[in-house]
Amino acid sequence: MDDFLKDLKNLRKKAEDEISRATTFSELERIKTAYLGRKGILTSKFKDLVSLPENKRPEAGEIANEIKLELQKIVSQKIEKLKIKGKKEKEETFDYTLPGIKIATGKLHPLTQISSQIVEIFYGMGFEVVYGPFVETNYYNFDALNFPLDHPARDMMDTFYIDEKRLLRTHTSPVQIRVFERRKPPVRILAPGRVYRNEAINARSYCVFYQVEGFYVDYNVTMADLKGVLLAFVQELFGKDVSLRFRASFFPFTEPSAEVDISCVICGGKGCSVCKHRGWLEIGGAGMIDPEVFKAVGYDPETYSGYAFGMGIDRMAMLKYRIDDIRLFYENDLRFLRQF
Ligand code: FA5
Repeated sequence: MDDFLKDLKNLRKKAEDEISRATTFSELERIKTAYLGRKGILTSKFKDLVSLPENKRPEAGEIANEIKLELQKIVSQKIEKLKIKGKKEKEETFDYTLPGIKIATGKLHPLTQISSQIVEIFYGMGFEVVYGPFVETNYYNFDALNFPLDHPARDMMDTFYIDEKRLLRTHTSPVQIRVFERRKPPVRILAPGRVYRNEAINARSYCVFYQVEGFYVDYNVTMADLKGVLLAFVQELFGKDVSLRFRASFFPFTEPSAEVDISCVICGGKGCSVCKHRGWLEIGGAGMIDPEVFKAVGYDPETYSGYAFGMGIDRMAMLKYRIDDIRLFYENDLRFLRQF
């Protein structure tokens, strides 16, 4: 019995010394396993209890257990000590002159950025923003906008049909009808969003693109109001030197109608490859809302007048950011997107 207890005490002393000398977690773990593990020295001492006389076993077992608990406590205390030491060392060795780690941040897509700018500008001029559905019906996309059935005007926009009635909207103009149906004048709305056309893809045209529709209906709204608002807009977006012109055109839902051109933002109107030496660039269509549209939605054309415009957001983004191929906006090449 005495030898057994002596052995235990020696073991405790030895383990304690080794633990106190340990300088790393792995060293400590090794010592812990060597003494307290399943095949450890202390664990094997418990097995030796059977060799003691039966009446001595409980006392010896109790002492062995106490030593085991004490060693476990010493190991836990050492773990805490090593943790504090590690933290201190880290702080002491940290080089504050090192350059910081660059945090990767997400960015808004260039088309989202320019859309927000456009919305912001028109918002400042009293326009309210409304969004329409991408899946439209023939009625909203064509009929109510005075596109006669079987009229070549419907071919102006190559359409993705879903079934006989439903289609992917080819322009943002159907939002006019949706708003007019629900509200009485005055209405001053901006409707940006995605549109779809089944047309040949090239550097300037894509099958999906963004338009921004604007319209204002009230008493005595004139073409001069339209031109004034658009001039203020383009000068805010592209700079004060930009001029605006209307070219006579045709849209079934406006009369008179115009193509909206701005002086070339690349060459300042002198002529370059972007404007094909014309000095002007087309950004959209516009006009005074046709009385037929007012009749379709129950507005009295004798009482009210209104203007509408629809501009290509991608084309404006190409000019603003000097992009020569519209497809870049849709390919999601990070090398391109990271530049914005
Ligand atoms: C329209 O879509 C009319 N809804 C605009 C309008 C609204 C006229 C209100 C009168 C009153 P248009 O098809 O011309 O018109 O398209 C308008 C603009 O969208 C174009 O000037 C161009 O900037 C842009 N656009 C047209 N097709 C594409 C395309 N495939 N890819 C990129 N942009 C396009």
